Amino acid sequence: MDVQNQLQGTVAELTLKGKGILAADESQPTIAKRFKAIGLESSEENRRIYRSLLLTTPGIGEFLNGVILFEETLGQKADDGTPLPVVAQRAGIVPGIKVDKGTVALPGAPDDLVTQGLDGLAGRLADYKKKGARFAKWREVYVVSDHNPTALGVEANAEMLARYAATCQEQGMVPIVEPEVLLDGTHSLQRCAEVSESVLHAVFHALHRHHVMLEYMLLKPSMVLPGKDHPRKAHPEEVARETIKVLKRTVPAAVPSINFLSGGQTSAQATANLNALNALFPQSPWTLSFSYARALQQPVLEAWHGRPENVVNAQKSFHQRLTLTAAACRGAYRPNMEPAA
Ligand code: 5MM
Repeated sequence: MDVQNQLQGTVAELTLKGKGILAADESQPTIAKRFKAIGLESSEENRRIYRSLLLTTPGIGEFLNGVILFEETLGQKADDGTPLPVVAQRAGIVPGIKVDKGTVALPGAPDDLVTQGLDGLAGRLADYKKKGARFAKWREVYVVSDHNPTALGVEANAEMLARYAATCQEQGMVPIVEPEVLLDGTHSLQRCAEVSESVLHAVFHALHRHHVMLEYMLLKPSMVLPGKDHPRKAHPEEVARETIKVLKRTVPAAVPSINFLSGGQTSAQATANLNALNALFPQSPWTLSFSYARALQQPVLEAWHGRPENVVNAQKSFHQRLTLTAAACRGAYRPNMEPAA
């Protein structure tokens, strides 16, 4: 199969309506932080057990088109010896892989960050593909302050995303392009909108410069939200309207799907905001879906606590969270569907 057909087939599977993508690609420091919160050591075996728990949850193919894995998980097996990417495939879920190598300070742009990992990327992609991955993900991170991101930061990060995406497409891997405007800070919703607009403008200019085929990529942005420490919280309808306004100004209709990250919102907030997006904008040019990590996994970790006797309940809680999040893809979620606290 030629590269274009591969990309086309994968995009078709990743964009089935009413479903989304699970991000289970936490790097070692991040998963260690998540496990520490439930008093669990981040050993290779505990990570294998946890990611097996997620992927072997009965019925999740009804809600998930894809799963983003961390490199280590590509080589791990479920208890019955089945490689975890195969477990995903058998459930009808396309396995993907996070390929960035994390952030460093960007020289010349105080307090801005830039993501590493382009060196040897084509070779790594070919290897990941042999192990079953059919799409990839790379995240750039934008700190918001009165001075950040700087113009240099916006340009440098866009360039990285575009080079990564072009390399993926050349290898027949669908790129998920993730520019994350961080929720941390006291900034207003309007400031987030302004930053998000300039970030997305730069990203799509760079994608165009690098000849990335927009039809064969997915965008994974943050929603437009006030900073976590801003005194005023935003209603889901306001979040949806501001988010769509920014996306309409910046994202070409050729992009098939926008799969939001949750970015530190609670599970209920991330679900209500996605629901408002779909309820208010059912005719949007893109599928509006999810690629959540924390908003899907937080209740699972709390139910599991690293104990074998809790696996069944943890899987039930994962299934329930996916049911609600997938309902939000159809605008059919209501807050009273949330389980009692
Ligand atoms: C922003 O992070 C991505 C989405 O997760 P949330 O829905 O929790 O915001 C996620 O895919 C992220 O890339 C992973 O959690 C890994 O992050 P690190 O920093 O470990 O690469």
